[in-house]
Amino acid sequence: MFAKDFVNVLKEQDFEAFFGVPDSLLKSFCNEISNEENIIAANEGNAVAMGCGYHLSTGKIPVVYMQNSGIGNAINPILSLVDIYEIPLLFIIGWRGEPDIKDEPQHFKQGLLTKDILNCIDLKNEILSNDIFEVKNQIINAKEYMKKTKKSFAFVVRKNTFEKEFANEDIFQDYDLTREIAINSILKLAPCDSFFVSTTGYISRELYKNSKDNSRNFLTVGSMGHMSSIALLIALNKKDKRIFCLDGDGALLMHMGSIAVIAEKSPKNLKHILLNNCVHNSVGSQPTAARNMDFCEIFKGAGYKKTYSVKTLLELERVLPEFIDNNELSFLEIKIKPDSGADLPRPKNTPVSNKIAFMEKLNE
Ligand SMILES: Cc1ncc(C[n+]2csc(CCOP(=O)(O)OP(=O)(O)O)c2C)c(N)n1
Repeated sequence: MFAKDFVNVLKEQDFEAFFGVPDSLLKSFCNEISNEENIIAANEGNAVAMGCGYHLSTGKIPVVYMQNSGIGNAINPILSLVDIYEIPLLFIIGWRGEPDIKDEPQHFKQGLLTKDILNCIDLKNEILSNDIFEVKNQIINAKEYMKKTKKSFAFVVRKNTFEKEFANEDIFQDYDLTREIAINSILKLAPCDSFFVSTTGYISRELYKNSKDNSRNFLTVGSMGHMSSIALLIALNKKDKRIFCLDGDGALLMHMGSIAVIAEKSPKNLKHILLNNCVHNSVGSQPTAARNMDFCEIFKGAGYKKTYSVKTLLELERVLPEFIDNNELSFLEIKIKPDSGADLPRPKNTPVSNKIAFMEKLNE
């Protein structure tokens, strides 16, 4: 089915506002709603809450979309807000890790349990058909159910439900630096006994591709937004090692409270790097809310001792030696452009073998 037809059917049935976190399986859908009333949330709970605010102020039912990885972030406001105030939301949930469909390890368990989790929280759900005529009936029935019961309803979206269409390549950040150049510059200058913790998506895959020794890297393939908290404890417990953490703007925004905790502990050996492309590059380059943010001011305000921001290779090469060598909790924003990620390999080793190799190296 074409995402355009799906969105048209939604609009015909008065579903006109969209709140969510983008997903690769929903790429065509996300692209289609980019010209509608659509707010891309910092995290999935944030999307649920905005949907509730929309309902309170308009009386209409919003659409809340997400990858199934984000169900956990959404559960708290679903159970303690949506359900208790009887606010109906229409969920669209991308089903990564569907059993028997090839996918990455971080999606296995979430994929296996997706329907069970929804059933367990009493969120009525069904798989979205890929036939637009059937879909129309599904939406009409879901709407009737929601109106009658004041409960929410979820459509679970299988891989390839939507025809692949070209996404709006977002050119907001038209910088020279690419993720690969930035990561390679850091790898070149970081002392060879450094360790890296990297965030979900292309950033970890780029680090994996370009590193000579992947046992020094902890690739946080899931748990988007939590990477810097992992790095914090490694830095606190291994004070003699330099720990670089590679963040994305989408991931940083998702759980940004963590920077206050990091700053409070202020490990001198932690180097927090933000590869800022102002988009969720890994799932289709949908914009994040980062484009008007001054991250240096934010990190400084949180209590990071040194902050830097660069947008050219020249600036990066000038700043890196001081950033690496100073003995203070430091933040470096590197403004980069989005990149297709087409040639990025996925880790060949399992997450468990990555963990074992990393721990062994860290404890040598
Ligand atoms: C909780 C959660 N929500 C959504 C996703 C899907 N997802 C994976 S990577 C990604 C985008 C990450 O964006 P950013 O951190 O800016 O890095 P970039 O892709 O731009 O390198 C998203 C939304 C996820 N893995 N987990």
